Amino acid sequence: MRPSPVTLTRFILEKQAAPPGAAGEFSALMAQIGLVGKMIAQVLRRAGLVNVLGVTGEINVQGEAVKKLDELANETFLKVFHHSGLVCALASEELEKPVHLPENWPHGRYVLLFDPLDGSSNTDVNMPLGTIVSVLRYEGSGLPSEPEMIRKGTRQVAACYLLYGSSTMLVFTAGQGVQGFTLDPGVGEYLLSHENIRMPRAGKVYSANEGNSRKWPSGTRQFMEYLKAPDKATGGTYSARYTGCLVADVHRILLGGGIYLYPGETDKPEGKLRLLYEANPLAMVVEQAGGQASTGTMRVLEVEPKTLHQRVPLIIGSREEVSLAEDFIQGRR
Ligand code: AFP
Repeated sequence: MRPSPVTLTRFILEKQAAPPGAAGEFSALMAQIGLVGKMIAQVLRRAGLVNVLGVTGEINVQGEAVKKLDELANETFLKVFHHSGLVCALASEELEKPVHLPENWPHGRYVLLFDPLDGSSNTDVNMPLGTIVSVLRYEGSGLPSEPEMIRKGTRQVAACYLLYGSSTMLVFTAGQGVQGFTLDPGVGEYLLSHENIRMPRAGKVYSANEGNSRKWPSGTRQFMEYLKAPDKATGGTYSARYTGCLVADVHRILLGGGIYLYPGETDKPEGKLRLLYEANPLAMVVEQAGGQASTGTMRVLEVEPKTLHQRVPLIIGSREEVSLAEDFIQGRR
């Protein structure tokens, strides 16, 4: 008889795939993140039919036009977690300030920092989208202040992303490896599909917006040219893959190896991606799978953050390619 399918909750409980010291609330937290993913996926599946495409007319804290789906995804997070009793504070790419729960509301020890819908340029053209979540645990009394939510990536107790692609996947780590689950829409459960994901040491894919290459520092440009030069030994070169959705591009590299870059630019050395709720959670996942995540000059997870929406250059993927990129960027090649 075929083994019974392993659901997300069953996996966490059976494998104790939770942060040290977590009681049952971590599996409940992941189940709620999964619920957010199901609710967002359900809308995305029919987005072209239910008037959720296009922009709201608002500009977010990033100075970007807010898409209707950005707002909907953000509201879904708040609705699901406000009364969950699992979190004490929430911070979103879409909100300038964190959301603190009222003192008299039920709350837990977890702090979530998230990009509710990653890849907004894809919303109206049916291309991949994602959700990225960083999980901290607040050990203080009462509710955390904003500075207490702005922590180095090494302080994360878990990280996860949802990928809304040809199927909806939830990939997470709690510090004991990386697990991938695929949503079975028929039963409404995330079922284990990629156990203990390991990233290849090297790959044959690079992912970057080369439309920006004229703005890259010379070391970055030289690295990209090196990747494209025919390999003397095998004659092979890398293939370019870039979807405009960080989650989709990193997921491809997590499974098949290679490198994603959103590097610093000469007039924007901090790059575009946000440290706390994009780079840090993906860096934790990738490192747990045996990969590497760098700013070009240091480990992403060691960056000491100063502000909630701080940006950081991100070079993430297989160890061989990321180390090579660091050599070029730091002038060792
Ligand atoms: P949004 O979530 O604001 O659309 O940004 C998407 C993103 O942060 C990341 O998902 C993409 O890899 C990157 O930006 C795309 O940026 P460019 O459009 O500048 O290439």
